[in-house]
Amino acid sequence: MADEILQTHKLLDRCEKALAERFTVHKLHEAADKDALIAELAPRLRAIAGGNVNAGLMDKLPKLEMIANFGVGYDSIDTKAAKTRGIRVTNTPNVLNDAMAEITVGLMIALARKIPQSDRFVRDGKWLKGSYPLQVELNAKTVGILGLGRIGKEIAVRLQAMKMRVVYHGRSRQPDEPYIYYDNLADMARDVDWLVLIAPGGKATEKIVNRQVLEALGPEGYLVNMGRGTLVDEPVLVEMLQQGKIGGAALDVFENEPTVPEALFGLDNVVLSPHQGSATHQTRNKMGDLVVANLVAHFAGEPLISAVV
Ligand code: 8YV
Repeated sequence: MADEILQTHKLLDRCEKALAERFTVHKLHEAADKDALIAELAPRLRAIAGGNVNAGLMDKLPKLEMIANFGVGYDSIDTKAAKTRGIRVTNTPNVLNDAMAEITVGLMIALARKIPQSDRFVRDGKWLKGSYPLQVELNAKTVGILGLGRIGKEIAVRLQAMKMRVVYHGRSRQPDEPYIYYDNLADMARDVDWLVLIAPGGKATEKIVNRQVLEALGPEGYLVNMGRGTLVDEPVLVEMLQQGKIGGAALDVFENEPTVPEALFGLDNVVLSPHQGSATHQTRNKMGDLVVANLVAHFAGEPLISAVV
């Protein structure tokens, strides 16, 4: 009899197929009566595939041993609660670094050169009536990275190739890194032209980019959010973008996604992206493989490949 797992949300077809080949999969998101499914599985369920796991769900599954999250960010899992209950949590690090870094540079150039708007300009036949307005460049500018982790470092390397000066802020200085460290985010925001957010979500970083930081970034500054919508005080950002108090923003993540503040739709100084940092076949397949590999390792009694708890 195959080991049983609970899947909490839709995963890639390929990942679901691989799970189904190895496990008996119960899909919580498709269950008509979720409570009944949980109650039925409670006496024996040892593992979850997917996120969105709070302490309440853990308490209903007393035999739960591990949660294999699809994604490097695991803010949808209460890791503190998992730790106190002896539940292991895995994520999908590294395999998405390149995809994330590539799209970050892409969105920055899209914002600097207004690529989406210029595409519309051509399609709307406006080029026939005059040239597109001049825009700005990335080179010779300073970029501050909030969160110089695995992805942040890949972004830094690529932005150096764009001839940008890279500085960073995070919980601690990383002496082996060649970039200037700021121990205060607002100070960094004041000194940079671009502020790129790639820090983890969760309580510790909630609204870390507040009014003070945005004011420090200022009307010539550009904000790029590739991390989590929760990092930014979104209503304040929207207000400041509307008033021209921030130069522009490229946003891949939002506070209540997929709902995006409608006020942003009409703004010319904004590029919007539907949380697609890791959304390539190449990367999502690797993320799915890692979810499966962690579950297989757990049930085989082998060391987990990428545990965070
Ligand atoms: C999502 C992400 O996991 O890895 C992360 O933390 O934010 C993304 O890769 C992806 O959208 C899957 O839902």
